[in-house]
Amino acid sequence: MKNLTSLIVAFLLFPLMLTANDGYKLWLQYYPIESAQNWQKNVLSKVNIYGEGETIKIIKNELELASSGFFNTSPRYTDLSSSLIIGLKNEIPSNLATRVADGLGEEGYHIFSSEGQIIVSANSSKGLLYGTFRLLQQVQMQEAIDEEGIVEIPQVKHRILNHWDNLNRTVERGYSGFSIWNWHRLPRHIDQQYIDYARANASIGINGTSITNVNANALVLTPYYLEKAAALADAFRPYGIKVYLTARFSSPMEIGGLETADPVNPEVQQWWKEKAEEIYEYIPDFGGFVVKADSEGQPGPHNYGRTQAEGANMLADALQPFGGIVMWRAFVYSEHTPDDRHKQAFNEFVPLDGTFRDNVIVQVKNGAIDFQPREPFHPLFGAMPKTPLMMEFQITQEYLGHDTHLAFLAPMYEEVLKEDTFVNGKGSEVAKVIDGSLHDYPITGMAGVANIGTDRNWTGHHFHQANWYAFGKLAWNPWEKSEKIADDWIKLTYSTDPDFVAPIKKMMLQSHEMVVNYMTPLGIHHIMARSHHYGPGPWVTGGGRADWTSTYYHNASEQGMGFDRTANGSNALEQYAQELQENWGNLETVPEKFLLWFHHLPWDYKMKSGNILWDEIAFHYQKGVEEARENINTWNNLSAYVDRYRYEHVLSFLKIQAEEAEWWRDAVLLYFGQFSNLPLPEGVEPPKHDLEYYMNIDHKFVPGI
Ligand code: GCV
Repeated sequence: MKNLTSLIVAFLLFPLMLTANDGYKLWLQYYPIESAQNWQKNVLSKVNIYGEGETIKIIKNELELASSGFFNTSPRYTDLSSSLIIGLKNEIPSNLATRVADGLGEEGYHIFSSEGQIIVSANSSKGLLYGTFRLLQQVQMQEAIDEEGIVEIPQVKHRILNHWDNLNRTVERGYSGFSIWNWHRLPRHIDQQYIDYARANASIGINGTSITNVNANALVLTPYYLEKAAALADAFRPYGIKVYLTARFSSPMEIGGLETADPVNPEVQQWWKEKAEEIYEYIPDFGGFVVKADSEGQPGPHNYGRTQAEGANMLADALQPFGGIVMWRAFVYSEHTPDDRHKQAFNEFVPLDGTFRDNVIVQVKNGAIDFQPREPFHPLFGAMPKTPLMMEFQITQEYLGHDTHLAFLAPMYEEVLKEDTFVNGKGSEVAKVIDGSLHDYPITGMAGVANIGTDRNWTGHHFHQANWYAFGKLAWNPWEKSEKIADDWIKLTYSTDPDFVAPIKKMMLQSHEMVVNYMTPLGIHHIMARSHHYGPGPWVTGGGRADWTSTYYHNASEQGMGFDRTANGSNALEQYAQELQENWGNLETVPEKFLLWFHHLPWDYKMKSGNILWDEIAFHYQKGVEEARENINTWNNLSAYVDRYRYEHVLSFLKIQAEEAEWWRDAVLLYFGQFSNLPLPEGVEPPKHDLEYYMNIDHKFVPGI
């Protein structure tokens, strides 16, 4: 009887199960290809793989998965008349090898077609893995490979996710559940999710992961945790992914029993050398350390009157014999300096240019404040020609509505990468600093603060998988276009149908600007609620330090608002090239998106549109709300293309976003309206509640802190 009931339940649920897609498979859906062309059907039918080893096994596994997903078949492995050849350049037949592009390096690949065969070749099995993923993406997207084919060589060497994951499994600024690292079960249990994580990263070219929070716990450097980290490193290795750890500067005292962590103290130096040696015994290909020092309460060289370079170089010396690197963060600002926070990292690091060891790379956030919805690029990118600098982007949405607000971040990343620093004259874009071409940096890198957690779909919002994907693509090639990234991601994750792709792409590409509109338009910044940063908080003031408040940044009064960073104010502008000082310092030429970032202006300041500043601000907030509502319609109209689970999930998040966009608009306009003393312009909806209501909203236990 019990069996019969289960059978009936299973029968009733079957149609639902068929349409269930929890998003776990990310952009590696390998969904069926209807009306496939001949080349697609053929390519996975007869495969010849040259080589063996763990990575080759992964390649085979990937081909099987894809083939079964696309066509419900399995590839046949044969060396006769194969349709697909995968092999190292020096192992495949010489007539094919001569066609393989030169200069692929350790990670590049070449995919081309020759007399009905497709060839994937590289100099290493890692290159072959990247090439295989790319080929399978081409098949899913229905984009054929021609004779010339695809040559891909990463433009950036270290492409790294930074997890701000704590050892207790909470994630700082994480909104998608808990940390996926189950330290308690490690090293004996290797969860399938670790493998799937590595696989997803490899499929977009990410080759490193820093698995612990930059607000570091020294315990991770003890044998108890090193053994666990080593188990993760073993799982990731065949996917070409190295493990990095965050090093707490005071570790020699906290876990080493020393009385100091002074970087010039020989005992301290020796302690780090021995620690490095020990780590490499556990993890022979350990990548190195990520370090947050002298920032937000983290210990660092300042505690001993030493410079950032002295701190970084000590760690670099310890790692150097083993080939490890130090990613030393430039997010250094003092709670004691009453200077514009925008200027502090520059003032600290520029005098040290050229004094760092060869295996140090300084990791710089995209902007000088802190991952705001929009920031001008960090002035350090135009000022350190003798020190390798790497980019740090935030993928997790600390200041962008957390997990429920759709914001496709590739356009934001692209905007920063395309900005001209003018450091070597016109054409000195940030991307050229990052890919090393501008200053001939010996090491290059890009880090992305991960948005991954234990949520079944990894990232909370299904569309935020696209931000992980976009980070990988831009780390591989900082010149990649957002539009292409969005286009590919949609096709790989949902459908290639143009009637679906076009509106979704439009929605994604506009989404970042939409969030800027309803949160911080026209250069307004840092007006989120205190500490957890969830929701509006333009009234945040007082407390321990001014530069953690909103009033410090918006300076609103009856006279107007904005942060004057010209020579009349903090003069942070001075840290940019002359061309930018002139452009951004001048009200005629400053892009309006940066207006209140650099200028303090009266409420009746005339904008290019002819509106006064107050009205223009209000229109931006209103526009953001309307765009958020419109996204619900767009999604509703496309329900036929999406499986039920993902459809409903996204829909409910879009509704939250539209509601919260209203919350933002109403709270912020009510607050600034007290100063402007002007009515809302026609077309802007009146707020639903009064200011007090919004100021009293107090969310408890917001995730991420
Ligand atoms: C990990 C901001 C965040 C902090 C974060 C810090 C950093 O201040 O709010 O949570 O700390 O940046 O990047 O170090």
